[in-house]
Amino acid sequence: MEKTGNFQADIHDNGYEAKFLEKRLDHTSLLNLAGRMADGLESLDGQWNFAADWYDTCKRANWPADSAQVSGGAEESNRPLDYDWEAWERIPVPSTWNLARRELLYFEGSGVYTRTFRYTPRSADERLILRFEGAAYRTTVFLNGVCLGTHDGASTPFNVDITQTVARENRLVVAVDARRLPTRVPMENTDWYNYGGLYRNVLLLRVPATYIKDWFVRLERSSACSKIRADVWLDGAKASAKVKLSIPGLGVAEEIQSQDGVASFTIDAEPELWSPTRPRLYEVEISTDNDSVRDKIGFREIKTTAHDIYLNGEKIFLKGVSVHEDHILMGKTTNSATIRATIRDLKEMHGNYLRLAHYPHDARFARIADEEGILLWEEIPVYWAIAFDHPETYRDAENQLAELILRDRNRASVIVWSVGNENADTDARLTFMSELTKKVRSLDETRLVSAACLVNHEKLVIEDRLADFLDVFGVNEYYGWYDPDFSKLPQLLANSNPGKPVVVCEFGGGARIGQHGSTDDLFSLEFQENLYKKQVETLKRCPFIAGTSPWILYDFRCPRRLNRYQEGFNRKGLIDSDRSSKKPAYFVMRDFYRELTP
Ligand code: GCB
Repeated sequence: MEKTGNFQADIHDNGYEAKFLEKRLDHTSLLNLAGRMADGLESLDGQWNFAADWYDTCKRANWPADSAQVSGGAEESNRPLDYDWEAWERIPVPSTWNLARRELLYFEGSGVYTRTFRYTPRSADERLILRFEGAAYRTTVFLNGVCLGTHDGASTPFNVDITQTVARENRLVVAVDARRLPTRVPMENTDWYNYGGLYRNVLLLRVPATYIKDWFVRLERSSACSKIRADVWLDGAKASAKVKLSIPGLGVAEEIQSQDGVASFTIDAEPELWSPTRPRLYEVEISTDNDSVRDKIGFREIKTTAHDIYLNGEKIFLKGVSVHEDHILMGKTTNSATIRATIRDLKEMHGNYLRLAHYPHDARFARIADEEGILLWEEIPVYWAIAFDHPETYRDAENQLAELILRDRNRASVIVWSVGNENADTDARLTFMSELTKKVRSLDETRLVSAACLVNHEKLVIEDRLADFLDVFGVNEYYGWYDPDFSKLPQLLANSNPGKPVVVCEFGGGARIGQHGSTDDLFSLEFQENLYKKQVETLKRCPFIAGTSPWILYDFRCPRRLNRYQEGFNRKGLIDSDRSSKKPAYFVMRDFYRELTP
């Protein structure tokens, strides 16, 4: 971390990044934020100083380690510094730099953010945690010149305890590197836009010396919905403490002693079960002598048999659609109103389920889905041909998976964890992704594990060696679009005997709003509508299909899509990127799902 004092040696060191990777910010330090939304939380959102650091010089030359940096940069120094925190332009956090600054639309390098903040402790032994809800992709955090660690992954939260480093006046510098690289998750080739920056909320959180770090409250799996299991994890010196759990709506109030920082409750209770028709949530309060958190938790059971999915013992068809987080004005930044509008568009289609593709969406999504009674598939960006034989890539993927599950496993709406999308069935991929399924099961035994798989196009059969590790067989198929011969779809279904429920995670085709033509004209609304009619007619007759989430709810930005109809957008949406103009295919899905609604 020490600078050599020799300016040239510092900037010529190509291994400059290694020292910033010594401390990883990962799921092992992740605390559960869902129950801490009011007191003790301070937002660091707002205008930060920002520079697009094309050559990564902030890290190469370790700017934050300069003694003058806390006070503001160039004007405080007798040496010529190449940065000037307070003179840099201001940019909103959260936002993607691509959409915040027109000239950064295609910028994929390192962006350096900085701001100051003042801290006055409220009690002598309080701890201060700095939390990022999402930053794309590699984030290195510096406080008062000290590197606090680095996080990888564009869509999951992370936090760092800054108690030992924080002062009364503070300078925070955050370098966010959005490069696409072959060993990242995802790798450099995807079918969506690579937004960069601090695009989700940044927070400060005060917690006591021993605090409630996490909890997992759910129905005991083998209990026929008559027992609640709650695990509570404490962090801090006095990691053995009395932990109280109360669920007033169920008359539950129990106290036990934690051991080695964990308190595990098993409680007889028969909660009213959460479902899309009645999304019942219970207030849950967890407390120790000096800390308490509240959460709203729904209880439900999701299971499968040979071909079907059962919610609370009743067979359910997942009437869904896939959706990206991408928003024409905000990119990957979102807000509650946008999430609620997305759910409204689903409900107007008589749907009950969303596939949140292809990476973890904002944490508010699952909380709102809990309230609204929507079922969710959540996924990590193990997408296409990532570096399956690279140990560092596995570490990154597994960490993103763990961060997602720890963030959302108290959300009743989430019924499926997906470990990836459209990955060719190689040995290296089988090892990599089967390990991920094991990781899921070690963190959460109450949900279904899936992946969106490719079908065997040569043999025309649904098969994938990974299926042995999955509860639900996710399948993407584009018959009538990438493969123009639609007649292969009924053949594929007739040839297949998957032995488990199949969810068709994707089908579809592109159509541009306003583009009319015949049912044979690619990219016309009529073509897309007709394709949807054929898909629906075929899929609904297949006994092992337990759900559909066509591709996709809204058109989204995509630099790979460059023909005259696409112009930088994937146009397979049922609704235009304006999120309001519905295409005729939307109504085909609405009619299909309405028919299925009891
Ligand atoms: C797929 C991918 C999805 C693409 C889509 C398409 O199979 O899973 O990410 O965007 O096809 O439009 O080609």
